[in-house]
Parts: sequence; structure tokens; C-alpha cells
Amino acid sequence: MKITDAKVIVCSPGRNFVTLKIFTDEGIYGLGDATLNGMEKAVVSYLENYCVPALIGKDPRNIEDIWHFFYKGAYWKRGSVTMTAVSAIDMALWDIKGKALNTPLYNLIGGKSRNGILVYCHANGRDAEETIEKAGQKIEQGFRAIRLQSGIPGIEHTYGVSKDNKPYEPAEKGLAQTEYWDTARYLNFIPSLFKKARAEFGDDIHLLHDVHHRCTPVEAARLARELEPYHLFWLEDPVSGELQEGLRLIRSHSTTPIAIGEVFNSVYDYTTLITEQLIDYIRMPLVHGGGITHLLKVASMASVYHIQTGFHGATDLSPVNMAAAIHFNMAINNFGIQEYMPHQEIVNEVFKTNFNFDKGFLFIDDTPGIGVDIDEKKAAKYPYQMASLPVNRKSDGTMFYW
Ligand code: KDG
Ligand code: MG
Repeated sequence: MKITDAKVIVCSPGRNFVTLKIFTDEGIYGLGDATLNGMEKAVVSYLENYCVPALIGKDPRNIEDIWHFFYKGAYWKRGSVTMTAVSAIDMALWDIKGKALNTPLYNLIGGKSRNGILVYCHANGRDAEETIEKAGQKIEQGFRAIRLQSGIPGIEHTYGVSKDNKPYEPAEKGLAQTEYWDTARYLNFIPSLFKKARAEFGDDIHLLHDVHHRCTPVEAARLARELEPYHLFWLEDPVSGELQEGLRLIRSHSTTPIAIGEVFNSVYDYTTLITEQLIDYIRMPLVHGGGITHLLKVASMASVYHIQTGFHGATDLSPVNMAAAIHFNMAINNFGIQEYMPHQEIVNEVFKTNFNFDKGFLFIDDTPGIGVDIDEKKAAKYPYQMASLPVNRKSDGTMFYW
């Protein structure tokens, strides 16, 4: 079997998606998600100018070798842009293999380890009361795990809270907007939100929270400790994870479980965190972390240290990534939870999907490969629209992490 061509499809049904389609001489094609929110065209350029020409003529069945061609073979390696491209190639190759062997992806990587995939959804509101009301609605819809993000008195924009009561989408058209932040107000407020939520929902609902990289290690340690009585499923990205050693401080002060790494792109972002057991959940998704081939290795290494997966699953990851993640989560032993932010209806005009939600879990059918298809004519109706994630400053104007 030979790769004859590949193309990059960019579309914007409500938000931007980049999809790689690899063609073979046997008439089988594979799809991979290459979406990197706010940096879409950088990945498109790397794929079109450097990766696609190098793919043509290769045997798509040799996934491990092709992965290393684009990773070890590249002198300038790692980084979100190039690893997103590698991920898309890898996903498309696994899709081709599944179609060629007429079997769903989960069968190629170990078979089924469970019946369904536990997911968590988002609830957010302008204040604690509205957030709790929204979470109550999610429980009625069947969700059993909910991430709570709330507006905070004295902070104009809080991460995770929509400005217009619509589902939260952080990227806005055009260049980056500036938001302002105050860690002291945030730290004083969050424990009271979870106290109210536990009083309202009892102990059987899983509650999660995303700090979104905004604490120093010692601030995060205080927050994790003060949240202990409310038994969070996890506290996410408590610090900006590039300082792996910073997680030691949090761990030494608290037993609140920690999830980290939605912006990571390699096992080398995790080695200290895994081997010193400083975290509990791997957030790095297939689409940015080197695809199925690399995440299988990361998940295996994590499993040795009793660390589970909890992949990023925001709406800026396409349905191709979501389906691939469900297969992956079905197969591995150390699956923990999957983030699930349903896409807007309009996205389903372009992507035909093979998964469904029922009573807190996602289920995937046994269509060969990943099982998602793209309607290119419909995709062409929604051209790319430049959009950017916000930037964040402290209330005195100092540049900060968003
Ligand atoms: O593009 C950025 C989003 O994917 C990110 O802000 C979402 O933090 C996020 C999450 O946990 O879903
Ligand atoms: Mg997050």
C-alpha cells in the first residue's frame, strides 16, 4: 500500500477546524485532526509545505516508522505546531489501518476494556448561584461529572465563563482581546463555590475545577488544601506546567488530585511528573500530543505509576479527535475520564460522527478505523475565520498567563 496524496481541509462551522486527509493507492483514505486553536494556519503551513510532500510514496501501514520519521527525523522537534501536525498524520494512518483491516481503532490497540467512557461536562455562571443552577441542569441531562467555573466578584473576565450565556468559546474573531486577572480575589472565592456545590449536590456527583495555569506553586498548594473537604475529582492546571518541579510543592501540601498538560506535546513534558507521582491525570490530548502512537507510550508509562488519563476535549478539538480519543479510552486500562464539550449542531453538518452520549457516558460504534467522515462540500461553505485566544494581564497591567 502507498500514500498517493494528502490534503489539508480548513473549515469554520461556528469555529475553525483543520483536518488532514491522507489518500492511498487502494482507494482508502484516513482523517486526522490538526486543529490548534488560534494557530491553525501555522499547522496548515507545516503540513502542506513540509509533511505532505514527504508522505507521498510511503507505506501507510508502517505507522511507527512514519511517526519517528516526523519526530526523530526532524532536527527541530517538539512544540505545539509541529506536534499537532505529527498527531494528525498519526491519526490518519491509524484510520487507514482500521479501514484496511475492516476493524474499529479500539481493536487495533488492545480491544475493549470497558463498556462506555465516563465524561465530564462544563457548568459556568456569572456567580456561584448561577453556576450551581447550571450544574443542576447538567445533572438532569445525565452527567455525573461536572467542571465548575464561576464569575468572581471584582474580576471582569474569569476563565471558563461565557460573556453572553452561550456555550463558552474562548477564541474571538480577530486579534487577541485583553482580559484582567486578580489571583487574591480568585483564591478567596473558589472554596466557597465548592462548599455550596457539595451542600447542594451531595457526594455522589464528581466535581472538577480548572485553574487554567494561574497560580504560583505555593498559591496552588493553598487552593488544593482548602478544597480538600469538597473531594474534587481533580484540580486542573493549578500552575503553568513548564516548571515540572513546581508540582512537588502542591503535592507535599495536599491530597486533592491533580490533572495537568492540555498544552503539553511530548512525554518529555511529563517525565518528572510521572516518575515522582506528582500528578494523577494526563490531560495531553491525541491531537496535540503526537497522536495515538505517542499517547499509547505516555499512557503505558503513566499506568506503571498508577496515573490515569483525562484527555482535553474542548470544542476546539474536532470530532475526529473526539472519536479517536473514545477508541483510545475504550482500549487502555488506566483510563480515568474524558472531557466532553458537545459541538454546536452546525459542526455535525460537516462531520459525520459515530459516537453518542447516554447517562454520563460516551459510546462509539464499530465502524472501521476512527469512524468519522468529513463532507468537503459542506466544509467549503464555512471558510476559515481568523480568531485568537485572549491574553491575560494582572489588574495592575502586568502580562500574565491566560
Ligand atoms: O483553546 C483553549 C481551550 O481549549 C482551553 O482553554 C480549554 O482549558 C480548557 C479546558 O480544560 O477545556
Ligand atoms: Mg483546561
